[in-house]
Amino acid sequence: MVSTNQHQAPDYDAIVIGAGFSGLYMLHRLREAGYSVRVYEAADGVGGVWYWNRYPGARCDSESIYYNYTFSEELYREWTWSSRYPKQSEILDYLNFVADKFELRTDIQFDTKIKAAHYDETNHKWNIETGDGNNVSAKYFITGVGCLSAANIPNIKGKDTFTGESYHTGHWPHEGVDFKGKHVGIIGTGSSGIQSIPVIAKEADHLTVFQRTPQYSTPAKNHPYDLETIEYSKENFYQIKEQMRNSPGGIPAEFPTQSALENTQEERQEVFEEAWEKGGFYMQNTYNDITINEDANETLAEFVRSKIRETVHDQKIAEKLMPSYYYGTKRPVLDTNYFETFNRTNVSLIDLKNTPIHRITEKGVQTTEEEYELDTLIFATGYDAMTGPLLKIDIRGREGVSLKEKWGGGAQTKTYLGLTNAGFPNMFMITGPESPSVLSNMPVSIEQHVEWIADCIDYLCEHNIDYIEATPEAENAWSTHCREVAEATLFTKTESWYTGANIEGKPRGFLIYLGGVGAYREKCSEIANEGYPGFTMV
Ligand code: N01
Repeated sequence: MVSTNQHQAPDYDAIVIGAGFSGLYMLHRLREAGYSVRVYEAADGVGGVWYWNRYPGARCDSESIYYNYTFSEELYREWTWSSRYPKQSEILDYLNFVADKFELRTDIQFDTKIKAAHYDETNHKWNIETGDGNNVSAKYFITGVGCLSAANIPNIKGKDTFTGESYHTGHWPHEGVDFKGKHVGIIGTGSSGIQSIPVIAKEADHLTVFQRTPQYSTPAKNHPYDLETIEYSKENFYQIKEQMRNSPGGIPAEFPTQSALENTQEERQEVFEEAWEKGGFYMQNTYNDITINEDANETLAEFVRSKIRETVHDQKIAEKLMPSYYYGTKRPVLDTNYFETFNRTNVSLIDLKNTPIHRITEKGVQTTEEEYELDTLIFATGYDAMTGPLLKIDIRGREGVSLKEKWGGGAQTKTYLGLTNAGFPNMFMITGPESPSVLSNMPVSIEQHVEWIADCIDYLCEHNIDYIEATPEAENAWSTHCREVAEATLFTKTESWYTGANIEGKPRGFLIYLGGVGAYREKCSEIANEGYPGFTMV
């Protein structure tokens, strides 16, 4: 139990967990408004996921000029990205630059995990226990823990018996890993696996890829930025900012208006080829029914399969790399030379659908067919997404009820707007479950949440309100709406980390709001402008 001191004012107005994109801006925004804020960060530096994800080839797949803060034009003008997709070290440099520019470090306590956060109903404050056993309190408790920060190493028999080196992509050693002369194995072909496989293959003696589900990966077509693009983005800062904020995905792209089925096969081929050449996420933006109509989806799925057949020389290997789920219903992956890598003689592909992993042994990985001896084993096996990072902390609201109890036990995770929870007064989640979060350009969604939370806190202070809390009715209505929007698409028809299917025993649901960034922003603003309907305020 976190110790309480009922007679003292809270130590801080707000406590924020995490010093990634979310926590840094939350700190800046609240501090500028005059609140006392303390940020706790488990790492010894800022960056969040970009601090931890240092695996070979790690890059963001949102375009650089859109993957940054837009709250300050000065900041936007001062920073210049080097290429279309920013690599991990460049994003980390950017976030360090932001922390320096706004002198944020003085209010961040590094190397400190938050163990527990308990709400004290008697005096409306949150009591927080840090991993090193200290207790602090605050009126507002804000989580900026990220959606993909709780690494998942699947419970494969014998996983602790391997005597070689092993790593999870999300906890990569800062000093790097030397693959020269090594036999390396990698389990997982999501974004992390697909980015790292071509890079590791160039260095390792041999790379064995253990693939359970093949992917519709498409070329990123990364390239250095030319001066013109950089100048254009800086000159058009306000226009780009408005476009991002009001778009479906948080990037300034036109939403297609035509169905794939209205075009002939030849016309579609032309449209898909053009998008393929542009690279990035243009593929999924070709027609308006790719994620809602099975037949439309199949036209794009088959186009990508044809590209895999063309790229991979050995057609038996190409067949194993052929995905069959609905395109886009697992997180689309962008790559640089992924399928080409399977033409190398030092790379082998193990199809786990045919020969599943039986166990991990002292020497490597044993499938139902063969034992593969390895020096190094990499888990590119993803994350307990959305709820995982929050549930690692013992968060308790009214009457000591924990978030784990509220969301766990087979129950559907429910939130109001992905920002708040009934039963957890004065607690706010930045990019929480049931907000657009991972299906949007994250910095845009993060800024919207931070600004909404800061405005809400201003409102509470101006109106002398002790606490704000979502009503169960508003929460139920929002959750139902989220589910209904998702069920009108193909997303819920595929097992993925979006639905919680990648984690054993995790309750299934669809924890992302698919209504789009612009529509979501409007809804949140409307609620704030109308005096916060759906909340109890006392
Ligand atoms: O994780 P994933 P990730 N046995 O969950 C496999 C973001 N991100 O780290 O599909 C065998 O996508 C699993 O197989 P299956 C982005 O949002 C962004 O790659 O479940 N295999 C899958 O192949 C992304 O989507 C960027 O059948 C097992 C893989 O492991 C998200 O993070 C870069 C297994 C996990 O893929 C997560 O990506 C990196 C088992 N027991 C990440 N368990 C960029 O911006 C799991 N797998 C570019």
